[in-house]
Amino acid sequence: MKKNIFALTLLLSMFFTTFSTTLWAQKATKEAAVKVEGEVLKTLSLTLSDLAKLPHVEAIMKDRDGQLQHYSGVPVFEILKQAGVTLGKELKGENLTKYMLVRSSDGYEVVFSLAELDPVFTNRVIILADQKDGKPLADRVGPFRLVVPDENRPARSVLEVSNLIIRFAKE
Ligand SMILES: Nc1nc2c(c(=O)[nH]1)N[C@H]1C(S)=C(S)[C@@H](COP(=O)(O)O)O[C@H]1N2
Ligand SMILES: [Mo]
Repeated sequence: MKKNIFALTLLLSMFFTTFSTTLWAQKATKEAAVKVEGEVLKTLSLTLSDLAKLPHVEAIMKDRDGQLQHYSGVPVFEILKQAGVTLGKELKGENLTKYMLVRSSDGYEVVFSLAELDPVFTNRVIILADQKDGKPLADRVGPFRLVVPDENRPARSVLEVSNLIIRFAKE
């Protein structure tokens, strides 16, 4: 009887070790991506290699210590265009009540109206950064960070971006 219990315990622990190692390996290999969703024609899931294929520009922001920081990334406008968001000629009437909710993997969230992202309305270019000084972003900053130039507080420059969600504010 004791032998049977021993064998059973051994078997169960072997099973759980294998099971949890498999889960861990799956988690480790799952590639980070930013999801673009909501009021879009096409939902996107962009990995670092997807972003690397898109045209990059530089954006400069002041960090919380007031130091200028240079990042490189893709204009959010270009990403939203790929997802079929109502921009350019379509950004009028009730579409002007749409906004982009930016969500981070730590739960932090901020919003931008679509007009803040569209070159028809503004010359300020907000980017989804994937590089700083030619290198991928550090842990707890990236792999994806929003960089919002010309703002006195860097509170909307979201770290560890996970989702760009387009919504209607109109009731
Ligand atoms: N995901 C996430 N992004 C965030 C925050 C946060 O708590 N979580 N804090 C914001 C605030 S309040 C500031 S001041 C800046 C700090 O950015 P910095 O470390 O580059 O100065 O990050 C912003 N982005
Ligand atoms: Mo802050």
